Amino acid sequence: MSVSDKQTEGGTAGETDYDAIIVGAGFSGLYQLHLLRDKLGLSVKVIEKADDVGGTWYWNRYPGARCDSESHIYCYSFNDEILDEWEWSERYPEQPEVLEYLRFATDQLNLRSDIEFETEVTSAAFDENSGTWQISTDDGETVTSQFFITAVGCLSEPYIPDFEGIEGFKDGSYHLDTVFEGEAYHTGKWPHDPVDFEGKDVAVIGTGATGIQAIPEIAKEGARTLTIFQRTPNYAVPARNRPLGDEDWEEIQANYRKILDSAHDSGFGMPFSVGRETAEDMTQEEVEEFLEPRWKEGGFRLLLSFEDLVVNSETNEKVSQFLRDKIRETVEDPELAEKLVPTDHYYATKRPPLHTDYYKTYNRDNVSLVDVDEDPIERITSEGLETGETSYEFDMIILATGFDAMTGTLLQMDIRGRDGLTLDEKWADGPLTYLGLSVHGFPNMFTITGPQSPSVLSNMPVAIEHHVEWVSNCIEYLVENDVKLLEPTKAAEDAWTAHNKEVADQTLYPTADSWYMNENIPDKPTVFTPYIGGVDVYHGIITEVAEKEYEGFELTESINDLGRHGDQPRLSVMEGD
Ligand code: NA7
Repeated sequence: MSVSDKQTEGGTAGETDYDAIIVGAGFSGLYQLHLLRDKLGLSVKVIEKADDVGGTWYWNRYPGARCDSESHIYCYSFNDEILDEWEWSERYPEQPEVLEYLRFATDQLNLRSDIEFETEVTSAAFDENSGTWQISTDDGETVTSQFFITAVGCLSEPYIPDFEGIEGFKDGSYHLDTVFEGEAYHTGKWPHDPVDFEGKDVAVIGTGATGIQAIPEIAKEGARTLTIFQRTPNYAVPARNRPLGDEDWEEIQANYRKILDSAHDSGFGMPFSVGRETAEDMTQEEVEEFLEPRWKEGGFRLLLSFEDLVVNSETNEKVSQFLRDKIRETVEDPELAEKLVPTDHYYATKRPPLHTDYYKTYNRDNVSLVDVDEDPIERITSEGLETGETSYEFDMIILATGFDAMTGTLLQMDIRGRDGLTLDEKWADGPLTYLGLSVHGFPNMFTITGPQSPSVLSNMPVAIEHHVEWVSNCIEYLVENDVKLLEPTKAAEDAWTAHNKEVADQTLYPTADSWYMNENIPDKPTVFTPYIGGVDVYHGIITEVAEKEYEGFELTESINDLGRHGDQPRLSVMEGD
């Protein structure tokens, strides 16, 4: 079976193979397929690189991989049966459970037959004559489609630093292609077979959210020694994970709709109230007293302690100080503790990780830390790795070095709009979008959780549902009104990009070298990439745009406007919807 074998019954794509092509079968691609196929009756195909659904939860299988959003809100809210039938087993779901959940939702909605697995999009080009997209895949096929929807996630292109002796991944393998004679992996593309740490000398490079989850597990799983290479320390807050029992579920189920509604109507997609406006008027002792219960409760509640946490350096410094002291209290060796205390950035201006026993892990005899800030890693060798000053020998090297975030996967796909302009060229100085959903010069293309939308600054399923529903409603409108093409104006795009910058500049985020700022990838333009105005505010904006009949977009209705002849492919919305 290949992507050009049309499987969907229904839909009315005339001259195109499909009404819509969606790239990616994670949370967003699955829901988008469901809405376009089952609500609108369109002919839709999802193209997915992996051999199963799951997106980020398919690839990130490293030890300790767990969602940092609480499980009962890390879910679809649109389907009562899925909500009623699924019970999460822990406060934060582990990777296998999220993957199982997405498989369950896929089967409930009968989505599998319209997903083309093990197929990668190699290019997507807009053809101006026909006003359609031509999408090519690595099996040599090209299909045409009216709409092109990217649902590729924000953190899906693993980042491999430019060390000598490493060439990326071995073809078709989970192993890194290196001169190293031991095993070498990246957490973002972890092997499906169990990795055995028993008795081995293991190196982990990177102490972001991923490293912080993986390190305690690897130390416990029998590694003889575990050496952590840290460039910048992070502020990690205890997750305080625990099993969820019947009582928890009864309570959740009794209020589920209300909880989810409030998540959807909040700044970060989480139903927790903000503790206090500011810490400006409090002494450090008062701040500590105020934060202690939130610390004990664990998770992102600490992030929501003060309304002005990410805009007011005085508030933030007090919270940061509280967190630094917690690290010093936990790590027994004071010199080591100081290496783990962040002083280069404000709390939450880099993605704030949650942890389980991360700092305690440094009290184990088999664990050591190498600070590579002053003496960077230069190369991978046959026996291990080398910094400028020292050589190390290992049996296994693990890169927890993150992702080419937000735009990496989109730019890999060779997307071309009008006049053959590539997205890469268009975004040479940073992303330019209208609403983080669409791009001038790329008609009928939608980017689910794209750059300049809240995405990674929210509980992802909430941001995803807002986008997917917006796109579905938009396409329904286009179909009903016989609109051929939708494209944001240059003016709308410029205004949205300027608004993004203006809002980000009011915060402390631009002061940190984070992947939010593209700073983790050399040569990427420094620009704050997600939208920080808040999920609720953002949702209000995109809803209003739709209510104003897609204000800021140019709608092309006539075939003559396209300069093409012949019959138009015409979509029709399912009767009764
Ligand atoms: P992150 O947060 O980008 O963390 C990557 C880590 O790797 C971070 O500690 C980096 O140090 C480190 N790094 C990157 N390059 C190097 C080199 N050359 N030498 C040493 N250390 C390096 O990625 P994660 O996978 O942890 O998390 C990504 C998101 O996935 C997470 O936020 C969740 O949303 C899910 P740095 O801090 O840049 O100095």
